[in-house]
Parts: sequence; C-alpha cells; structure tokens
Amino acid sequence: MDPQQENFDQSVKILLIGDVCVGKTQLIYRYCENKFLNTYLSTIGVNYNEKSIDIEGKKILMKIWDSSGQERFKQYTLSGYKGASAIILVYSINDRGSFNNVITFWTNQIKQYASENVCILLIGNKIDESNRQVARDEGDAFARQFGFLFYETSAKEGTNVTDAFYAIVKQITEKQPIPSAEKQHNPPAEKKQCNIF
Ligand SMILES: Nc1nc2c(ncn2[C@@H]2O[C@H](COP(=O)(O)OP(=O)(O)OP(=O)(O)O)[C@@H](O)[C@H]2O)c(=O)[nH]1
Ligand SMILES: [Mg+2]
Repeated sequence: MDPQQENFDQSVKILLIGDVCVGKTQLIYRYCENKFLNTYLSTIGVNYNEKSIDIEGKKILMKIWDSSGQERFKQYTLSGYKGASAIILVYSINDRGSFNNVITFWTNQIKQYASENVCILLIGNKIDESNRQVARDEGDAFARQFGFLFYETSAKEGTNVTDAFYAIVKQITEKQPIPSAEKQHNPPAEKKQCNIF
C-alpha cells in the first residue's frame, strides 16, 4: 500500500462534475478549508485535494478530484471517472440551464464513463441566492428516480456541505465495505445500484 495511505482503513476517490460556475471548486474549498472565495477562477483541467474523515471508527482518506465544466477540458475530466468510488454532480439552483444539463448531459456522461457500482450525490448549490430557478422538489425527484443521494447546499454560507460529503462517503463504505474477519461470516447486504446503468 502507498505509505501515505498506510494510516487509513480505506481510500476513496470522489469526482465533482457539473456545468461551469455552479460552485464545484468552492464546495471543495468550503469542505476542505472551511473557506469561500467570491471571485470566479475557472478550473483548468483537474485539481486534486485530500481530506481524511472518520466514519464509524474507520479512518477514510478522501481523494477529491475537481473537474472543469468547460468542454475543452473534457479529456481531463474523463480521467477523473477512472477508479472513482463516487461522483458528486453539481448544479446551481439559480441556473436552470445547469439543472437541465444534469438531466440531458451529465447523467449520460456518468453512464458512459463511471463504473457501474459508483455512488452518486446530486447537489443543488447556491441556496443562499434569492433568484431560485430550480425548486427543491425537482432536484429531489430527479435524484430519487435514479437512486442518487440529494442535498441542497451553499458553499458560500457552508450550509449542508459537510453533511453532503459525509453522506456520500458513508454510502461508499456501505457499498464497498472494508473486509474483516467478522464480516466474512456475514455476507454484505445486496449492493444497491443507481438505476442509470
Ligand atoms: N452565492 C453563491 N455563490 C457561489 C456559491 N458557490 C460558488 N459560488 C460562486 O460561483 C462562482 C463559481 O464558483 P466555482 O466554484 O469556481 O465554480 P466551478 O463549478 O468550479 O466552475 P468551473 O471550474 O469553471 O467548472 C464563484 O464566483 C463563486 O464564488 C454559493 O454557494 N453561493
Ligand atoms: Mg472550478
């Protein structure tokens, strides 16, 4: 095992995708550093962050990949799907187009490039904004239809950001449990799969 990972029970790769400017980078910045930047600095290619998290006594290393929403960086984003345990699919609640693209474009990208047992979290970000264009129920209904987790967040104010990341890592650990002597006697419950595949 990579020496850097020796102190962890499990390491998980998580990829954030979604349209430009929906707040992928700021969600990561809020989660990892508890900070927020109002200025828009478009992500070039992909960026990589790490954070450790404790889930029910297990130390998990999160490898968080931040992709660009720009089509011209698609090749970099595609490399992020490889080996990803989870995808965080982000739209902005004040940008109807970004939600439409979740439905028409991003879900198909996941279907095409992610592994079949990937965990998916749908995030409607920027709930601090007053000019909402996507109702909470619409995001919730779409997520339910396909078996995704769903949260609405504000990277700006920090609302639900930690809870959303915790929920997706917890789901990964439930789907891909760490083998242990005790568990070998109790086969894991049937894996729940997202029904986009
Ligand atoms: N009001 C508000 N603004 C946000 C929020 N999250 C991000 N922003 C702003 O939205 C803009 C885009 O945020 P980024 O995180 O850079 O967006 P991105 O999805 O990473 O964009 P690309 O890297 O180009 O794909 C920035 O000006 C952020 O400050 C939020 O929760 N609320
Ligand atoms: Mg970015």
